[in-house]
Amino acid sequence: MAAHSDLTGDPLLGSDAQQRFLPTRFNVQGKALDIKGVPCSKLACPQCHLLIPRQLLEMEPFFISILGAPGSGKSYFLAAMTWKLRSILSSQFGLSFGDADPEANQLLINYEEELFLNSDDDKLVALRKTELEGGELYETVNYGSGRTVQYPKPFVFPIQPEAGHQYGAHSRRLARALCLYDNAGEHFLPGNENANRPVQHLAVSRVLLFLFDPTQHPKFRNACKDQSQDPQILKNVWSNRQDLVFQEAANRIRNYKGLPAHEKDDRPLVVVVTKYDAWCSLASGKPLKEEWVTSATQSAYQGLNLKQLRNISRQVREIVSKYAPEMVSAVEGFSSDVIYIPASAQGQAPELIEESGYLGIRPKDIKSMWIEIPMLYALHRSVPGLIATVKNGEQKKKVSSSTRQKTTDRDHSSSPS
Ligand SMILES: Nc1nc2c(ncn2[C@@H]2O[C@H](COP(=O)(O)OP(=O)(O)OP(=O)(O)O)[C@@H](O)[C@H]2O)c(=O)[nH]1
Ligand SMILES: [Mg+2]
Repeated sequence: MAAHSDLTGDPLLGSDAQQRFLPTRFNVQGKALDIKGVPCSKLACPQCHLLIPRQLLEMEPFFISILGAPGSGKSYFLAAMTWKLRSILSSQFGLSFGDADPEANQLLINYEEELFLNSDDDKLVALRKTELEGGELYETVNYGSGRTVQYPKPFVFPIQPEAGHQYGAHSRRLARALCLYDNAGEHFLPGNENANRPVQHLAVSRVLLFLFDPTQHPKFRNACKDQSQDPQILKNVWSNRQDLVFQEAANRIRNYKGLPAHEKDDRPLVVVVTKYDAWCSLASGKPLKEEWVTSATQSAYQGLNLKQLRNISRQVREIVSKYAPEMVSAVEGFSSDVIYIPASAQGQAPELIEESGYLGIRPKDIKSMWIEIPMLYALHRSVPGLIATVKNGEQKKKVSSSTRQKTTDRDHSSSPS
């Protein structure tokens, strides 16, 4: 992409965009020179002309799709998760984690700052509902003849083992550019598929995260209403048939991948059962503790205890299948590799903001629970060796009173292939 400020105008991106060009001249550092002779550092795709963070060429991209109905908590989940990963991936797992391009990740950075670095931390704040279109989350490309496509913008985070990591010597091979998207839930509503607004990351993503929100389910709400003050439990704030939302996403994945109806998808599917604070009375009622599923390894870092995680998954599956059996059959009908992980971005109920009518939370009250666990599991499953695992020894923890259920999750080795 041209660097000189006079070089604007692109046939696909419009008159304000910097010019795109096929470089033919380079300086001694190997940087392309634009026609005004200015060295350029930004790269663009030759087909759609959109910017590509350099790390995507240097590291293998690793797409993760985050799906869920409108209001299921995707934006809070993303913000709380990236905030947590920034503080623990290096110190507890020996992995470097940062923004490929802070400008491109700005929206997510703003969410994080609003929730976790707010100087007025006693004032109710609310993240905006994710837009269905617009410049912050989508890039518009005009291919001519009336064909305009809106591509969702990824948030890109390079992840790689640091020197002290057990596979620090394999750092380049294990490095990944993690690409995450914040799609509006409406994109996944039945009947809302649009060829001009593709969500093709669904097909290429290595792991699917489906956010199931029990507060949108009448039977969950009914079961929790005496134990919770959450307006989402006491009133019908959000109400979507989440099994149908999932089915819609599953059908699109089948279409994109050409997967026949009788075959199951074999990628890991993580059902993140969100807003744990609101439905924890159906489990043990206790806050989720990281040490239930992570513990020290022989190295300086932590590892993931898969046995414990699966044990908790079985218990959560049992709760979901008691109140929303249609959800369990939708996800297990599609995927042969499902795990259920409870999480809470806020750790407590939001309150009504009188002026705006939104539900908000005071930053000082946020106590996220297990918000990083789905991603640690996703990383472990897709890039063996990146996240260490621990065998056991830890005492079994219970999130619910009963644990009978077969699991659909399997054992996986954790050495780099
Ligand atoms: N109790 C509770 N409420 C939560 C939690 N996380 C999010 N919420 C509430 O859920 C509502 C929706 O959250 P969002 O993150 O905006 O949902 P979304 O899935 O991004 O919604 P769309 O952008 O419309 O698709 C907000 O009112 C939040 O206050 C949580 O951990 N606990
Ligand atoms: Mg959102």
